[in-house]
Amino acid sequence: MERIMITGALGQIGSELTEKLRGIYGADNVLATDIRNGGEQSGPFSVLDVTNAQKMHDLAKDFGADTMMHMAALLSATAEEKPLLAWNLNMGGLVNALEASRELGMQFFTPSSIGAFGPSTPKKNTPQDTLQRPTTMYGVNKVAGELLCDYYFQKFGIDTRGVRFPGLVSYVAQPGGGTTDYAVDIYYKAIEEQRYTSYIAEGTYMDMMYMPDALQAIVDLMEADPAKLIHRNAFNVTAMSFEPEQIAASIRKHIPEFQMSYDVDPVRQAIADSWPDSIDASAAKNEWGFKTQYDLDAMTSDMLVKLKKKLM
Ligand code: AKB
Repeated sequence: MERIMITGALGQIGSELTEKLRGIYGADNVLATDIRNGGEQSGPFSVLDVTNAQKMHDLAKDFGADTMMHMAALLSATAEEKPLLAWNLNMGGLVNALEASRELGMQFFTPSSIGAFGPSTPKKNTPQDTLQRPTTMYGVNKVAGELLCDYYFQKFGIDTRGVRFPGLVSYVAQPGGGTTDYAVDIYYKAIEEQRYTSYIAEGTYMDMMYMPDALQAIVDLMEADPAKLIHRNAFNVTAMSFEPEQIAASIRKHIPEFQMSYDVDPVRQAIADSWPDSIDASAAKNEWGFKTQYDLDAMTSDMLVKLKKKLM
């Protein structure tokens, strides 16, 4: 990785990934792109709608990119509201990014998700290789995307790599339209109002990871020795699995008066119910040394400190 182009660079992952990569590889060597205008940026930025294949190709070529990080996508809840848009954007953007990578010989990263699993997938300690029959448009996109990335590796020799991210928690950019977003919202409300109404029901377990661990995982996977990679495109990665009461209890260690109530959103609850309770990340650990630093309490401490500063 020497010249990196990122799509969806103003999104939840993209905004922090851009800064991390600029810190490692040099600000001028990371081209951030997004469908929105970036405002003030720490390095090169271009507006890009990922469904515009020609512009994507031209930007990558003009920049001399050797790596494509394709982050632009609609998340699970929005994709359920707008399934056709999700198909066009998530699949159209992905195939354009893969094509640009094939034409220009770029290394390639895109995230899959725990959304690639479905109700018939084993729910606990979900294996790396298992049944994947998701019942959401987002899940259909993610499974198709995993297969498409494998296809580009097998058929064209493109160095495609990827992980199945769980819910990602961060204090920088807020996610939008995801099912796991409650685990971010709760920290904002804990600081602002000392109470939170969860749209996810008590007892619903989902995997999560703190953003610094997620970003490090991307760098580690992209820098990993290709000879050691058996799975390449859809490594299960996770740092923790919790249900809403557990994150509330973790927050109460810092804000004892914090109160939790529930007003369950049937759409997002149905999505969460179709996903695993916890996934097994041993393939990622064995093949490229995946590791995390933050468990729930460490994440809560850091989130509360950083968010308080941000909201002041
Ligand atoms: C979502 O909730 O849609 C995402 C994901 C787990 O892929 N955060």
